[in-house]
Amino acid sequence: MYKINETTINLIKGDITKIKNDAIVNAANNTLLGGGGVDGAIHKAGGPEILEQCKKIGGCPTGEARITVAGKLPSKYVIHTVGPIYRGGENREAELLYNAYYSSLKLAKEYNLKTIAFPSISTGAYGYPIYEASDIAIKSVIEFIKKEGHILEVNFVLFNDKDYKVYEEKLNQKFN
Ligand code: AR6
Repeated sequence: MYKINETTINLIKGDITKIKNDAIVNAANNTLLGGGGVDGAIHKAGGPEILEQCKKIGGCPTGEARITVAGKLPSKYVIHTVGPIYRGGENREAELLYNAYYSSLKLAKEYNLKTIAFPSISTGAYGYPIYEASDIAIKSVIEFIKKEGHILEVNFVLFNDKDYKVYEEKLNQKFN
């Protein structure tokens, strides 16, 4: 557990669909119509209500975020964001990934949500190297907390040991 002012940042290993927070974040694509990875898992576990709302929203640009109900999931809302596809790092990937985290947190604040869980956006099918991506994720979250406050708990939910260890190392560097 890491603390900034009133906010705690936690690392959790496991499946984000099992988390009970005000919102969990989905690593979606521009259509918001579902896919594989964490997106597939969220729609599968949450049921059709999420997709119905996504269809009405009609898509989401990279780096932005949209909100829906969470259907059968234990959390209240799903915040769908779209990370960049990694194409070597010279195509604004870092900025877009930063924005994906930041805009998700902004939306959470708008809805007065206090607890939020993030998967590791863009580091699966979208190919963003975990070492670089975790730095950006942590930076974006810390800057949001310092500037905007409001959120009480940010949970990074990592699906595998390797990603968890990378996040742990980075957070320990920042906080110790
Ligand atoms: N809980 C937490 N993390 C998970 C889960 C889960 N249930 N399942 C997978 N992960 P990815 P992206 C991890 O590919 O790279 C989709 O098809 C996974 O191990 O889900 O942003 C979308 O529709 C990895 O570390 O998302 C898009 O088309 C991380 O989540 C595209 O993939 C992200 O991997 C988005 O690609």
